[in-house]
Amino acid sequence: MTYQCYEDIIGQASAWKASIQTVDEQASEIADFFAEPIDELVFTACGSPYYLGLSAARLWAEEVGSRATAAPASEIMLFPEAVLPAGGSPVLVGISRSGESTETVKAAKAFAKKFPARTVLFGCREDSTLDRLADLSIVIPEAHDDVVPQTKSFSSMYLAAQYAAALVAGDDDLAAALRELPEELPSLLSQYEPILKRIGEADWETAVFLGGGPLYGVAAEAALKLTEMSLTHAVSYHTLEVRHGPRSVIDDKTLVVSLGSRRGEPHEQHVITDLLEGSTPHILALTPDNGWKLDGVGHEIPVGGRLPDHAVGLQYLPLLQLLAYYRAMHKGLDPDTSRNLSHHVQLPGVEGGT
Ligand code: F1P
Repeated sequence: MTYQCYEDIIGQASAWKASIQTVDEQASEIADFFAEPIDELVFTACGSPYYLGLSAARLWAEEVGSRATAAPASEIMLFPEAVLPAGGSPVLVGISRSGESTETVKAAKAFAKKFPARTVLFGCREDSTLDRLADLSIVIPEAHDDVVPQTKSFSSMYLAAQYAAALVAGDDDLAAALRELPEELPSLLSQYEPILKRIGEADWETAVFLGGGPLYGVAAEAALKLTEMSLTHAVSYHTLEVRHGPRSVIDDKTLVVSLGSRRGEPHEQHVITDLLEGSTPHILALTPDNGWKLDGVGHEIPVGGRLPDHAVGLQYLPLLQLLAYYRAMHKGLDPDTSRNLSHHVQLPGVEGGT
């Protein structure tokens, strides 16, 4: 038996094509919206898409040159004065598969009251509350996944956010690299699926995901995906942070997954060799381009291509989703429904909730 989330993961290239097509179709609307002066971008969402916002904020700051931050929507909902800009010309970027999560709806309403006509949505459902609230909506219905864990929806919204940033910034190299990704994905998945299955079935109990810069948000999402799908305790850290405390609990029952970046390579490699010296047996090193040729690492997966660090995060994502899936299979769990979770959260009794 396979689960819906497996089909979503393996078949997500078609949703990626829809992402590229949706942004291309709205290119002039996007260009007009971002032609206005913007002094800060605030990304906001709940759970998985919040982590997407962490990565997307790094990209937009680099590409567009504006200050860019990410905050959980509940922080804006509960503490707007502490999170929202006091003034200026900010833009709020909401990210929501359903377009109905109460905290994100409330955050968008709080922002729009202060800064009208400056709200963007990346989503997967048309005519949702957030779709109606947003002044610029980039919605990819083909990317919507019906199960609890976000897989193709997450990666497709992330691809759309990256591609929109590349078009706004006129970064033709990044835009071209992103347009190639859907074609390249199926072979990447088929080449490395057996390794990810083997790692998912190995003798570890908890997991630590390490990523820097734009890859930290992807590392945080990978930890949450493993938790949601396989009920496994998993955490994420900025890669070099691991020496500043977390290393104390990494042992022979810990899977360490390093999301390597091109810019961080020498330092990130050193973290891995340090862990090896501390006899950490379960290490998966995801590496850009043709890899780092790491000796002694349990598994290294070079994703190939000469992509910018941001786009490398999209190459890593489906592999990390497969790892979570195979861990759930190994533990005999249903990854589609997880436990005590729902497709999205609507807070009872909260205006804009249920
Ligand atoms: C967000 C959410 C996530 C959770 C899971 C299901 O909903 O509830 O918080 O981690 O991925 O989706 P949405 O606002 O994206 O619809």
